[in-house]
Amino acid sequence: MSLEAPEKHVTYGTAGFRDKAKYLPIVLYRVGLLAALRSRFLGGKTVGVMITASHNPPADNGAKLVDPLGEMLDQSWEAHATELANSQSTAEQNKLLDALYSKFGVKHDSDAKVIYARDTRESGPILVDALASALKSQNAHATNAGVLTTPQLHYLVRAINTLHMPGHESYGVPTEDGYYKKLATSYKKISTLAPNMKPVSVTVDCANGVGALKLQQLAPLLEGLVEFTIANGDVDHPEALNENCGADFVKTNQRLPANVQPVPDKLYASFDGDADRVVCYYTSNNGEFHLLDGDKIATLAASLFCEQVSNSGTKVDIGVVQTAYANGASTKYIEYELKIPVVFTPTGVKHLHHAAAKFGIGVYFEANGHGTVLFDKSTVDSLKTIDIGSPAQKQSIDILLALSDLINQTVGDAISDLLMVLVILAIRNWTPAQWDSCYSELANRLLKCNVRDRTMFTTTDAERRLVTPKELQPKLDQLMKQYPQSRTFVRASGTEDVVRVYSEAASPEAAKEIGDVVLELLK
Ligand code: 16G
Ligand code: ZN
Repeated sequence: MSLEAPEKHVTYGTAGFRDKAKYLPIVLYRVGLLAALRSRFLGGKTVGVMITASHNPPADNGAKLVDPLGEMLDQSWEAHATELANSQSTAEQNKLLDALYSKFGVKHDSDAKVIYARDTRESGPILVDALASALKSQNAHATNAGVLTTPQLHYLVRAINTLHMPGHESYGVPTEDGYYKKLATSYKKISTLAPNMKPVSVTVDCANGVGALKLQQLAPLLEGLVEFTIANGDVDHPEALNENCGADFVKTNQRLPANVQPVPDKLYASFDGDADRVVCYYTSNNGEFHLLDGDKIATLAASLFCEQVSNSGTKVDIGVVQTAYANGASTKYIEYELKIPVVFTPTGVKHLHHAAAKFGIGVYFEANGHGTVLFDKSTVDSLKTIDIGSPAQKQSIDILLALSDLINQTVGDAISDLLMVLVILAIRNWTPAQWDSCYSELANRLLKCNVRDRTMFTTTDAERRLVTPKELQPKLDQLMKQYPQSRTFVRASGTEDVVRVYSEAASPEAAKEIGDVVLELLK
């Protein structure tokens, strides 16, 4: 490394390290040091490193560590990552690393295995070099998995480790091909089980990112069942990544991405830059745009699971995990129509994931399209062993088991989530508008506000209420009393130096007024 310290302070946050790529080579080097230590600490199990900045601009990049079962890095290690990355000299770096080896009682010469991948960003190869040289310096067994989506790397890590892990069923063949085959096989299986399932088609805006390459590889395996059309699949111009397209653009602007000319009532989807987020949408005959976001995906999935579990004759506790951003109408639909519990957690996938793991079948999605469904081992075991009474019961059990293979349970996965949506629509023979009509969203607005010190904004109740500044929450409560069905909250962003203001109400005018008043209160 030419530098001995990063040019600015970096923090391992909800999305790992993320910054302008030019600051990151030394950070990736230190991520490599930590990854080797993490693997040794875990008895030589394989850990992953993903190099990506997801929906952020092309000049950014980042790195995330993946734990052996495909989960995000254990939270207690985030501080070690931050401390090591910010060492001010090579000597300090080595001292810190040695201290960590002693603290965890790890031997330097024990087994370490790390697998890594990157998205399509131009800065990827340089960062891969930095990571690889650190792994080499640590005598770690390193595997370069090339260009992958984030969830593909999570899949590989879990599949590698569960190949020989007592107490854990093998997650699949630990190759990229194994990933495609697992998804395609389970989709095909469902198509043979569900009566009269029709072929479906979808146009996917791939944000000019890695999702385009990977969807092209999957598509032939699903020929005759799913017809994919790719829009924004230009990975040869790195500057086009996420530019006026992708899941984040569509969700934030509530409009179509560039280069998509919609046919009314047809289904469209957008992935983000590393294909771990997906949102869907369609236009109606009058040209109106309708977003089918993470809340709509969660409710679609939860309703199907309720139906199939009830047909299967098994008892499974199904639950949905949401954040404060979930539209109030979706929460009401889940609690009152589907009659299953909703749990709220703070923003950030790791929080939702842990809460969802407590259910027999836990559905979690952030409104922005990041989420998945988790099947508890006891659920899968009971589905496999239950005495089967009728053919209808058997059919539902088989559908549920095939869905548990179709869904990437390690992390939100745009490709796998989209296949889940498609298969549910195909089972039900629903148009996007029928899906959309399950509930009508409350009008909502999301604003951001620059404040002097965002750390002054602390929250409770899964970020839905402010604790400090003390005088603010009573004013928000007062405001909510003035508008029917309204809700508003303020929270400090974890990724930008701003606070976010969310408001929802029965009409767009009311949602706007509430947002404006809150902004005034923040001045
Ligand atoms: C991160 C989170 C995402 C969350 C967003 C909120 C992960 C992998 N990503 O990108 O889930 O929605 O932060 O950002 O957990 P904010 O704190 O700036 O609102
Ligand atoms: Zn992403």
